Amino acid sequence: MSKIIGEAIPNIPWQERPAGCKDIVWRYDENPIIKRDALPDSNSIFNSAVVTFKDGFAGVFRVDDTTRRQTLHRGFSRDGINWDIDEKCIEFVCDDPEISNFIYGYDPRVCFIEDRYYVTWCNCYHGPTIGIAYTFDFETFYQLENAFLPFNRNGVMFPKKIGGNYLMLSRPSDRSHTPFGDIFLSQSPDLCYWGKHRHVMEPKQSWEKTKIGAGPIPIELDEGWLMIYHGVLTSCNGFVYSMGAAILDKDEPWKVKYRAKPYILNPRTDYECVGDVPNVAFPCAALADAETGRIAIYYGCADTTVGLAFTQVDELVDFIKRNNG
Ligand code: BMA
Repeated sequence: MSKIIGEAIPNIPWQERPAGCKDIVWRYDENPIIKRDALPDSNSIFNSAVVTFKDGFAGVFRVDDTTRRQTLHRGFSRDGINWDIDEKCIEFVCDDPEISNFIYGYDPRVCFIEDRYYVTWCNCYHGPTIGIAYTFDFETFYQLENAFLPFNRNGVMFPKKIGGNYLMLSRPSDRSHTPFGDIFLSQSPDLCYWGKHRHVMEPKQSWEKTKIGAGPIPIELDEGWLMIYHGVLTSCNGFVYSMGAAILDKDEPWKVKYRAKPYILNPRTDYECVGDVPNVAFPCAALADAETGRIAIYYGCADTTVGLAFTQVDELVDFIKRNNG
């Protein structure tokens, strides 16, 4: 039996696997949970991050508006399914104009470490790199230095320090729709200077052959870190984004212990296959209930909406081990 190390979330959004469904990850039957026009000026709301907050949930949402500017908005929910997203985008507090000039931001992740919530996102600074901010209350967000030089994407922090350092996964990339990419891990004593860069993994299977990138904040298990990630296949009609899963070493999480060969979810419903960018399932967050082993994954659907999918930690870990390679 695999054990999640973390909080109990008795109100985690949840649906049992439908009768007859054999999938390791199954979808919420009322997907998408956030529609593209949930805000007056939104073109699309997708690749977004949620966490537990007070007696409900909070999140940071990727909103592309009807000018197609990419912005970040906070939101709150009682049940993790129905969201109240702020119409105004987040304005980060930052006293260094070199950093605070917000041009675009997308694909946020939110990670609670010790006493505050850290937001990381793909932030424009002469090209995409990883922005970092923190908040205690989802009211005021304090922006820190960007983690890396451009070009980088998919910056995902670990929920605890290891060896005295903050840890972040990322995917060095290029200026545009990068046709390559491995996952790396970097470490920092102070969230300003990042180093001790380690290679974590490269694309392996056909479904992820073009590039891979970390998804939700890694989930701590008794035997390691459960990392859900996206992998990209280049088909004759363009990129196809699916979800994969691996287990990283607990103390040296740049070492991969197990990695599932098959994807755990790939785009095949209408809302994943039809939208602004067809064939995209892009996970950015997961809630994990230490009590029951339930995991709820939030993912962007076709760069247009937010979907929810479920799995059970025992079954997923067993699937990864059975299909290791
Ligand atoms: C990536 C990012 C993601 C997006 C994906 C598919 O490069 O821009 O935000 O979901 O492409 O378009």
